[in-house]
Parts: sequence; C-alpha cells; structure tokens
Amino acid sequence: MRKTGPISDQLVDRVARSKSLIVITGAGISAESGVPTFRGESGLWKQYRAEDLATPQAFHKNPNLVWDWYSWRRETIARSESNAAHLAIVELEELASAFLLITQNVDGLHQRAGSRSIVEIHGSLWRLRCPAEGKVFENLEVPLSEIPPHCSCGAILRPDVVWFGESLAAENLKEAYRALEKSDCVMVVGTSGVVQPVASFPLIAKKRGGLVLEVNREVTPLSPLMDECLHGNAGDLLPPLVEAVREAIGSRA
Ligand code: BV8
Repeated sequence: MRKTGPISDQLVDRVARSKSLIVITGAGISAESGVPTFRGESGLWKQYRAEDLATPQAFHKNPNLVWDWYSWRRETIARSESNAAHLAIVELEELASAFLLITQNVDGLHQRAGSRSIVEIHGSLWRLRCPAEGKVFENLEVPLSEIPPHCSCGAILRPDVVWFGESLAAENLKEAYRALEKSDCVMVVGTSGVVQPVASFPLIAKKRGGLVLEVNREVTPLSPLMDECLHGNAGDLLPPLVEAVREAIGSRA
C-alpha cells in the first residue's frame, strides 16, 4: 500500500515490530543543516555537477579545482550542525532491536549527532588518503593548511571518498549486503535514488518481503517501489514518526 502524507498506524506498528531496521540516507538529510545537496537547485557548485568533479579523471586533470570544491564543502559542513532528522535517527537506533545506518553522505553529521552503527558507503571528506602509499588518516583542518594537501611522500592527497567509476569498499559493501539480506524494514531518507549501487539497496529487503519506506521532499525513481512515501522535510517528518514508534514499543512493553 502506498500512502503519501500522514504516518499510518500500520506503518508505525511495522517499524516498531522491526527485528532488523536499516536506514539509508542521502544529501537531503543534511539539507536542513544548510549543507547543499548534489542535484537540487542549491546542489550546483559554481557551474559544476557532482558527476563532473567527483571522479578520478577530474582529480587527475585538475586537483586544485577538485580540492577547491571539497575545501568549500568542508568549510560549509564545519559551520553546520546536525539537525532534527539526524537526531531522530539516533533515537531510532536506540529503540531498534537491530539497526544499521547506511549513509551516502561524507559530511560526518550523523556521527556528530550520535549515530553509532554506521556504514559511510561513499567514504568521508574528513579523511585524506595518499594515492601512492594508500594510507588514510583523519584531517579536520578548516581551512586546509595547503590546497591541494600533500603527503610527506610528495604525492597530492585525495579525499577518502568513493568517486564515480570507483568501486565501493569491499568491507562496506559486505556489511551493507549482510544487513540488507536480513532486514525486515528499510527507511530511505533524503536521496534522489539515482546513484548505484546504493539506489538498489532497498530492493534487496523488499524482495524478501521487508517494508520499504521513503522520506523525501519529492517523488524519486524509488517512490513507486515503496510501501509508503512520506513527502516533506525529513526534519519535520522523522521526529513524530520516531515518537510514534517509541509509543508503539512502549505500549507493548
Ligand atoms: C560503482 C562522492 C562499480 C563523495 C558520490 C559508468 C561508469 C562507471 C560507473 C557508472 C557508469 N554509469 C553508471 C555508473 C554507476 C555510477 C552511478 O550510479 N552513476 C549515476 C550518476 C548514474 N556509480 C558509481 O560509479 C559507483 N561505483 O558503481 O562501482 C563500478 C566501477 C567501475 C565501473 C563500473 C561500475 C560510485 C558511486 C559513488 C559516487 N560518489 N559521492 C562526495 O564527494 O560526496 S555520489 C554522490 O551522490 C554523493 O555520495 C551522494 O550521496 C550521492 C547520491 O546523491 P543524493 O545523496 O541522493 O543527493 P541528491 O542531491 O541527488 O538528492 C537529494 C535528495 O534529497 C533529493 O531527492 C531531494 O528531494 C531530497 N531532499 C532535499 N532536501 C530534503 C530532502 N528530503 C527530505 N528532507 C529534506 N529537507
């Protein structure tokens, strides 16, 4: 049953009864923190699209331009705070019997809100990686001391993120697929559902009869596959949904 609008008791009950809950998030969950999304009107950075800059080819051709983009994003995120949607997901993690957050976001705002069971499936812009040595380390400098940043070996460092055309980290994929194979409820929040393989993740649970629910401001390619779609801001919709789940669990205790 697809419903758009207020949260049905049936939906609340199924989320409350979930034995293995997965939340998948995209840039939309950070939008209310003031972090621009990729494909919305505010998603464009200057005249570029994410697909133009988030690639190994772009980095090889013009590391300064790619690092200008990431440095601008780091500075924007450093000034941002987690929002009510991030906090609602922290509460859901505490309520759920088994929980995994799979985020496509590289901004670290879920961790800042307090989420613990997380797979950063596209990496993190708060980690740098040396392409020559492979070593990865955290770097929270805002602004960066040099752009582009260099490794002690002399190589230009890159953000520890997954670019288009790059494979996702095997251990992250393994953890995600293991959880999806078991999940009876997947909530997809704030993603346009166009980037693979994450866009196909909800189908894994759906195929096995799991509940799939979307929270988004707009209709996406995933919407027709969902059992329920809640249209609106995640920061407005998630807190009451989680409150209702808390009450449903409490009333059964
Ligand atoms: C892969 C990097 C195997 C980090 C990102 C040709 C060659 C190679 C691969 C491909 C190819 N053709 C297709 C592919 C696959 C490709 C792909 O999917 N391309 C798409 C564009 C068609 N995928 C890959 O390349 C992946 N790797 O497949 O490896 C392989 C390897 C080699 C060859 C073949 C296959 C790697 C994908 C990862 C790319 N890296 N980011 C960074 O800098 O961020 S993707 C980028 O998009 C971000 O990670 C982001 O998370 C992701 C998805 O975007 P969204 O999060 O959904 O954000 P978006 O702005 O799009 O949407 C926001 C949504 O929120 C909207 O719906 C909006 O309505 C909603 N919203 C807004 N405000 C709110 C809200 N909702 C609720 N409340 C609000 N307030």
